[in-house]
Amino acid sequence: MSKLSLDGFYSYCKQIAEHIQLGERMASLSGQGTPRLTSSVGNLYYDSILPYREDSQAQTREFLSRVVDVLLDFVHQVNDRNEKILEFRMPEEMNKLCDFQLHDEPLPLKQLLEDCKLALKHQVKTGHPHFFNQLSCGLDIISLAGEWLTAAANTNMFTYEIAPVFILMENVVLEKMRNMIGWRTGDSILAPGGSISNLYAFLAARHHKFPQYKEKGLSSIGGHLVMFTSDQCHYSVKSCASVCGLGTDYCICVPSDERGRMIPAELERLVKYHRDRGNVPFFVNATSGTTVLGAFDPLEEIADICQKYDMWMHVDAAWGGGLLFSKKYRHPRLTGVERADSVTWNPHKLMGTLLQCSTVHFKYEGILLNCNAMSAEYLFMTDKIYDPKYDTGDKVIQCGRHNDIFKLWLQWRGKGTSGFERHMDRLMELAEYQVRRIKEQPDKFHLILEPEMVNVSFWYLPKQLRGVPHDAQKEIKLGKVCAKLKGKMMQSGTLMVGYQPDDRRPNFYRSIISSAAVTEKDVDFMLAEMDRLGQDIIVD
Ligand code: ABU
Repeated sequence: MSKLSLDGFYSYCKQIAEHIQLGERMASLSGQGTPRLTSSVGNLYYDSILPYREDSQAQTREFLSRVVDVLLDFVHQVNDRNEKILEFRMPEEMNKLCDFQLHDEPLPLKQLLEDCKLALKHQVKTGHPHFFNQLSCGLDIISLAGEWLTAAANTNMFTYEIAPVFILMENVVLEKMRNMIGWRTGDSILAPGGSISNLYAFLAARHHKFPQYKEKGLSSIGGHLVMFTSDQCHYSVKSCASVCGLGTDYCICVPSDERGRMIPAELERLVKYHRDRGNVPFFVNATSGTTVLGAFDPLEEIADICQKYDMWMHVDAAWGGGLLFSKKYRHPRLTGVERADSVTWNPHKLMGTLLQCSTVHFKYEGILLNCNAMSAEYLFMTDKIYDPKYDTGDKVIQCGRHNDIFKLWLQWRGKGTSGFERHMDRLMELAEYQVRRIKEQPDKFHLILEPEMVNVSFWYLPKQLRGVPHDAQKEIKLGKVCAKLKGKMMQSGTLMVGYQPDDRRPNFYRSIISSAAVTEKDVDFMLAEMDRLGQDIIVD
C-alpha cells in the first residue's frame, strides 16, 4: 500500500464518506427497505434544521421526506389485506416495547424517525378493509392530503386575519350542508366532536328560549328545565344536562320501540307529565342513526310534538347525517329533518372525512354569536379593516378552533356531491349484503334485527351453541362468546368487530361498514374469520 500524505488521507476519507452518503441516499430514495436518513442528517439535532438554521433547507427536506416515506408505507400497509390490522400488546408489554420517556437532552433526528416508525407499527390500522369496529373507519386519501396540508398551515380558525382561505371555505361548505338539510339560511360551526356539537345545540336552545340566561343565570328561568331524548341516544345528550346545571334526572329517557326508535306517544306523555308538575320542557333530542343499532327516530312526529309544546328540536345526526346525500336512503330515515331547529352531522363518520370533522347547524342566522359571544377585545376588534362577521371565534365557547374544514372541502371537491351519494349507496348495499350472508348461515350467525343503517347487530354461534333452541339462557351464553371471540380477534390481529350489551340483551356484535375500502369479499372475510377463530369457543 502506497503512503498517503495527510491531505491525501483526508481527501480519501471524504470520498468514502460521500460514497456512503450517496449509497444511503440512493437506498432511501429507491424505496428499498425502511426509510432511513443519511448519517449526516440522521445525526443532526432539532437546532440544525429549520427554523433554527436558515441554511438547512436540504437537511430539513431530507428529514421531512423520510417522515413522509414512513407515512406512505403506512398508507400502503393499511390498504394491504395481507397485513394485520394490529399487533396487539398488553399495556405493560407495550410500555416495554416503546420508549415513551422524555429526556433532558435532545435526541437526534434519526431517533425521531425511528419514533415515527414505531408509533405507526403499533397503531391499529383503522383504515384496513377488515376493521369494522368503529363508526369512523377508513383512510380517505384526499382527505388525508387535506389533513397534511392543514398541519403545515398550522393556523387557528378564530379570525379571518389568520385563516382567510379556510374561513371562506368553511362558509361555503357549511352553507351547502345547511341547504342539504333543507334550510335557506342559518348558522353553523365545526366543533370538536359530536358530543360538543350537541352541547352547542343545547346552549343555543336555552339561549333561544331564555335569552336573559346569559347574563342572569339560572335564577332567570322560572321552573326547572327538562330535556327529552330516547333511551338509545348518545350519552353526550345526557351529559348536557349534567354540564349545564339541569342534573341528569332532568334529562328524560323516552322509551324506544323494538328497533330502537323513539316512541312519539311516550314523548308526549312524558312532556305533559313534567309540564303538569311545573317543570319547563324545552329541548328534545331526536337521533338519526343511533350509535349501537343505527336507528332513526321518527322526525315528523317528533317535530309535531315540539311544535305543539313549543320545544326546541335538535337532531343528532352525527352518525346518520351522511345519508342526506342519498336519494335512495335519505327517505324515510331523515324525512322531516328540515323541521329541526338544530342538527349535528359528523363528516368524519359516514362520509369518511379524516378525524375529526364534526359540524352543528342551526336554523337561525346569528344565533351562535348571540348565544356565545364574549367580545374579547384582544381578538375580536370591531374596527378591523374587514367585516368582523368573518371572525368565527366568538361564536363558540372554546376560543381556539382547529382547522377541520380543509380536509372536508378537498374531499368534497375530489368526490363531488355525486361521489358522496355513490359512497352512501355503496355502504348501504354492503350492509344489505352482509345481512343476506348472515341469513344464509343460520347455524353460525343470528341476526338480531333488520338494520336501518350500516350497523349490523348479530350474534356468532360457536359449535357448542349450534342447534340449541334460542332463549334467554342461550343469549347470555352468546354474550359471553362475544368477549372471548373479540379477544381472539385482537390476539390474531386479523379482524376487528365491536360488541356491547344494550338494555334488552347481553353482549352482541355491532359491525360497521363506513369505509370505502370495504368490498363484498371483506364482508365474507369478516364472517369466515369469526368462524375460524370462534368455532371452538366454549362458554359456561
Ligand atoms: N361518538 C360515537 C362513536 C362510537 C363508535 O365509534 O362506536
